[in-house]
Amino acid sequence: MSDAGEAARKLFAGPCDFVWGIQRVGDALPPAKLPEVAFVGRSNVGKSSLLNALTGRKTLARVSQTPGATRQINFFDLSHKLMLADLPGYGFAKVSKSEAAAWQEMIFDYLRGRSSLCRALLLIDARRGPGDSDRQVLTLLNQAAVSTLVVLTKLDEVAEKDRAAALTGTQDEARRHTVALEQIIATSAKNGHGIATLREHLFGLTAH
Ligand SMILES: Nc1nc2c(ncn2[C@@H]2O[C@H](COP(=O)(O)OP(=O)(O)OP(=O)(O)O)[C@@H](O)[C@H]2O)c(=O)[nH]1
Ligand SMILES: [Mg+2]
Repeated sequence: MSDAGEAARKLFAGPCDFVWGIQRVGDALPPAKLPEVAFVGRSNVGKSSLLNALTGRKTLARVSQTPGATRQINFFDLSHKLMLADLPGYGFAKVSKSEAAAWQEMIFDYLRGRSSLCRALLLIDARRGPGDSDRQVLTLLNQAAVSTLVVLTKLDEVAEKDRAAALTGTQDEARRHTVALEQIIATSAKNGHGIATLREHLFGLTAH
């Protein structure tokens, strides 16, 4: 493993503590003292699972088979080097319209206004590819100038022969948005694919 790879592994093996969560616009955010990374994506895409896989902890962030598991923005302090923000998902049909609107307002307000936010990870299910709601969020991230890394999730669910197509399809969409980085990382929280690569990417955002 490269030096950076080893340092990244160590960072994510270190302490990671839940700071607090916010439920609505206006709730106090943790101090904006650390570089911050937001996990953004449709409900059930695997945001909380990815956070757990990165930190090698099974139950740090709550995972559920039912969409809507994460109902607040939860902040995790990774060894005072990086703040990880696990967002509630969008596109979840089973909540009331007013509740969905309130969540969206909170997410958008956060993405637009958070000064320490240095990277959004936009998670896309490798089986589905980007949808309308993802395009909407990419447009918002573009407006807010939040540098965005597109991350494919659940790669283990895609047959080997279909993986290249899943990657290029998503890459084509990402290229339409200035804020999206050229690189895309395909991951599986289940078998660990791409996790070390993503750790190294995130390590690159910390002051070291
Ligand atoms: N096969 C497979 N399943 C996964 C993977 N990542 C997550 N899942 C499953 O997908 C479901 C949703 O995972 P979560 O991590 O709760 O998704 P989320 O994006 O945080 O969902 P919300 O909090 O509702 O927005 C769970 O049943 C997970 O076990 C993966 O890499 N592979
Ligand atoms: Mg979640």
